[in-house]
Amino acid sequence: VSFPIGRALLSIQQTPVLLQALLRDVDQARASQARDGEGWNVVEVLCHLNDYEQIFSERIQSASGENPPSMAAYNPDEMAVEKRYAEQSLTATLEQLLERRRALVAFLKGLAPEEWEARAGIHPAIGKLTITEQVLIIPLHDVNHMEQMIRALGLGEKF
Ligand code: NI
Repeated sequence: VSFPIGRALLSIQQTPVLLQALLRDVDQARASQARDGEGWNVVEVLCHLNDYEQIFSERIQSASGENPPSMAAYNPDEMAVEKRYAEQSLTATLEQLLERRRALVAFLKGLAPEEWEARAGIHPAIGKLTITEQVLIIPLHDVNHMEQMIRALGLGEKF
């Protein structure tokens, strides 16, 4: 059984719509102060999504059928400190993230359907992941962090 490619592509194109709506009335000051408990503030969460957009895209583009490459492991909390997430611009980060998502969608649309199942990489914690599986992880990760932003902004309670 293989997951319908069209449905996976649709899902990763929905995040930009949701993110833009979520952040429409949020300025830098509010985003810097809004955090859920001890977690990241909204600027830091967005920087994390932006960096992982790059990581996910690189992993997908390097996926291979012959010899699936090992993916590098990352530490999100260390990245947040090293890359000074708290000092970044909310709007510039959002723009870059949306541009990266557009580029990823364009890359995926250029693949032959059989490549989605034939090409894979080796995730450090999960093991072998096809392109289909790597793409499906993205909206799960997006939703996780959008829910975190919603709680940080006081717009929703834990379900
Ligand atoms: Ni994450």
